[in-house]
Amino acid sequence: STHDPADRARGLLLGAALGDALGAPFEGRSRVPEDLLDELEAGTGELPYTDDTVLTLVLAEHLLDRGAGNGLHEDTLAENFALAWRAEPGRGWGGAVRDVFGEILAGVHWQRAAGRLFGGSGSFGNGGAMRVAPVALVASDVGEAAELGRRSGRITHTHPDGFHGAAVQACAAWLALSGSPDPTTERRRFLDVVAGACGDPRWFSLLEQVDSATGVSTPERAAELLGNDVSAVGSVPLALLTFLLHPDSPREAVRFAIRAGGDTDTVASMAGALAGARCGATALPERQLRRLEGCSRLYELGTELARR
Ligand code: R7I
Ligand code: MG
Ligand code: MG
Ligand code: MG
Repeated sequence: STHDPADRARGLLLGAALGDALGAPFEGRSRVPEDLLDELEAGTGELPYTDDTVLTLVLAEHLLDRGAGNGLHEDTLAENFALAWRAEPGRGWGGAVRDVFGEILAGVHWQRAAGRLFGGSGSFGNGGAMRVAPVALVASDVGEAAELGRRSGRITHTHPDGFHGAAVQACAAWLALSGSPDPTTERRRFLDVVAGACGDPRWFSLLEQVDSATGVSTPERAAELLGNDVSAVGSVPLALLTFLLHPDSPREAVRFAIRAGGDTDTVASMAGALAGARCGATALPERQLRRLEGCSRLYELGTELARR
C-alpha cells in the first residue's frame, strides 16, 4: 500500500478505468480462459473504456466542480450523466438506464424517470455502484461515503438493492483509501464497517456471504457463490471479495474479477478501484496504463481531487 494521498486518488480512478477496459472484451462470457487474458495484457493496442468509466468521469468532474464540502447536486449530476450518454451512446450502456437518460433530456425529472422503471420498483442494476468510487475522495468519513453513494446511486437506481449497492462500494472505496481496517489482516472488520455504514439488512447478509467466501481458491467458484451478473447484489459482493483476496495487487485483483466471468468490465472496475485506491497508481501496470483511453485525464482528476 502507499501513503501518498494523490497516488491513492489516482490509483482509485485509474484502477477503475483499467479494470473496465480490460474486462470489456469479455463482458457476458461465462468463462474467461487465462490465455485470452494474457493475450490482451500483452497486446499493444489502445484499451478503450465503457459506460462504467464514462459515468465515473462525470461523477469525478462533478465532485471537483462542487468544491470542498458541497457534496453533490442531484439535478446537475443527473443532467450530466444523461448528456454523457447522448454524447457516446455506443459505450455499452445498460438497457433500462438509457431510457432514464432519454427522459431526463426530454425534461422529465430524474426521480420520476428512474422511479418508473420495472413497473415502479426501479432498476436494481449495478450502474449506481460501478460509477461511485470517486465519492470516496471527497467524503470525510465512511458514513458520508455511504450517504453520497446512496444519493448518487438513486439518480438512476431507485430500487434499494441498486442504491444500497452503490453505498456499499462507496464505503469499501473509502476504507481502501484510508487503509483501515486493514483488508489484509482485518477482513471481517472491514466488511463489518461497510455493512454498518450501509445499514441495510439485505446487504448485511450479502457481506456475511463475502466473508464466508474468502476461502475460495478459484474465480469460477467465487462467481458460483456470489454471482457475477449486472445486478448490484450479483456483482458488488464479488468485487469486494476480489479486493479482499488481492488487496496488494491491483493487477491480480483485476485478473481475478475478469476470470470470474459475467459482468467482467464492471466487477473488474469496482475491484480495480478498491485495489488501486489502496496501492496507488504507481502500483498499476505501467505498460497497460499507457494503452488506457483517457489515462491523462484520469490522472489529473485524481491529483486535483486529492488536493481539495
Ligand atoms: O445498472 P445499469 O447502468 O447497467 C450497468 C451494466 C454494466 O454491466 C455496464 O458495464 C453496462 O453493460 O451495463 O443499467 P440498467 O439498465 O439500470 O440495469 C442493467 C440491467 O439489469 C437491465 O437492462 C435489466 O436487464 C436488469 N435489471 C432488471 N431486470 C428486472 N427487474 C435491472 N433492474 C431490474 C429489475 O428491477
Ligand atoms: Mg460497461
Ligand atoms: Mg468504473
Ligand atoms: Mg458491465
